[in-house]
Amino acid sequence: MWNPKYEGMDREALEKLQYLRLKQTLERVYQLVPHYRSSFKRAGLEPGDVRSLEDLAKLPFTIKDDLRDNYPYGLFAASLGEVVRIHSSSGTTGIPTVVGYTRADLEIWSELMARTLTAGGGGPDSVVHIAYGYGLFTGGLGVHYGAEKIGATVVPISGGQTRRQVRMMKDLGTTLLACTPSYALYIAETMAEMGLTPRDLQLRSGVFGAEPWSENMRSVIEEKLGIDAYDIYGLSEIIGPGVAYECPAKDGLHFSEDHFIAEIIDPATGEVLPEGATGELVITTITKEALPLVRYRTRDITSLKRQPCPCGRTHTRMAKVSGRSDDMLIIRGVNVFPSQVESILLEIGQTAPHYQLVVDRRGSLDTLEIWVEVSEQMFSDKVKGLEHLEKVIKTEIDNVLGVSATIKLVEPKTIPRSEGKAQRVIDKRKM
Ligand code: DLL
Repeated sequence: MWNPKYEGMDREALEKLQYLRLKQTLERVYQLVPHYRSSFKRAGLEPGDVRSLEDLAKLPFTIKDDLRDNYPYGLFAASLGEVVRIHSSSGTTGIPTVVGYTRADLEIWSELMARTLTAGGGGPDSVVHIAYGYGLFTGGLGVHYGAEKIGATVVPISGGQTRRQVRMMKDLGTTLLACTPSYALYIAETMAEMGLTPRDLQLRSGVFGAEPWSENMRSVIEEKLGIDAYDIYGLSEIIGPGVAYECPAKDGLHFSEDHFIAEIIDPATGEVLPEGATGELVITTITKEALPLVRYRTRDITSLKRQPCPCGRTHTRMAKVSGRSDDMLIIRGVNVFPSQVESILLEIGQTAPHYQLVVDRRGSLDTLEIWVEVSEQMFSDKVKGLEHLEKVIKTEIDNVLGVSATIKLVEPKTIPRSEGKAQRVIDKRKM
């Protein structure tokens, strides 16, 4: 552990700390952020009305639109004189959202990333290759400061020029890779093309996140790169990566509870769900200075469990995020997450881990096409083999997801590779 005092804190003490920090945060936003003062007033509440952690549930949610409506600095609780860094989420639709950090916020972020990297096999002797994008995206710089904090040797390569990435990893003896899981696969593929096997490199582990990826994808990445692959989670609005991270038990992501409070709600009703239930993750920051957020609706679907972990960390574990409530496809009334399709494809095997879902509407009927690559050899084999595989996949999708799909097996390298977050869905209904 990087920080046993906090990562292994006794739960009672941890909850006391959370409550104290929550109170301070509520006072801070009530005093300094007009949006919160009025939203609390509308709910008939003052910070003093929160007398326990459970009372948090009385407070109104914050949503992405609140950030957009207050663009760029309206929700900041610190002056620009105190703010030392800005990041921004890409925002494919509408206005991007801007997030800010004071010096103390950056300290905490680095601390959380030091914990994340330590849990993911990093240490002072590691050579950490950071292929998350640098810039306004929080991935590159977030991992960067954490890696420096643990005293690792940092290679800030950012995304792109994949062959050069592989060469550098080989030459510099990289031990830990940080990038999106889809880019890790692309790197693995490029490595193979260059005639290299994991034995030619020193890689031992990787910290992958910023997009959903299945357990089956983990196995593929671990095998192709010869590493331990850890899931790391975060979002720019809250801080960036460092919100939750896997330990060697790989059984849920420890949620950084001394800095954030997690709740799971029913996305339809907003009601708080009991431990273990699957729903939308809602996060309250309790130490952030520049951009504290109260009950922020992440749209990410997951569940929480408090049971002790064999690793000794006491922080609540969050299940792998299966998708976003707004990425969930509704196809003829059936809810489908791309990660479920990924899981099925990889379970069946015989296809490459590169796929895309194309959703369209014919008349009033939704259609789902699943494009998936097969190996060169499979493609040049008999048509019968391909037809059989298509049938197997179709049947399995039908059985498991309850939705019928057209399967298109395509040649290797047909589906665009990503250096950041992969585009898994093309929804033509929205175009
Ligand atoms: O993706 C921060 C990050 C960078 C996390 C590097 C991990 C590693 P945003 O661009 O604001 O921030 O996107 C946040 O990405 O709400 C989730 O929907 C998704 N996401 C992030 N990590 C995971 C993960 C960064 N491990 C949004 N599994 C979040 C599934 C993830 N989804």
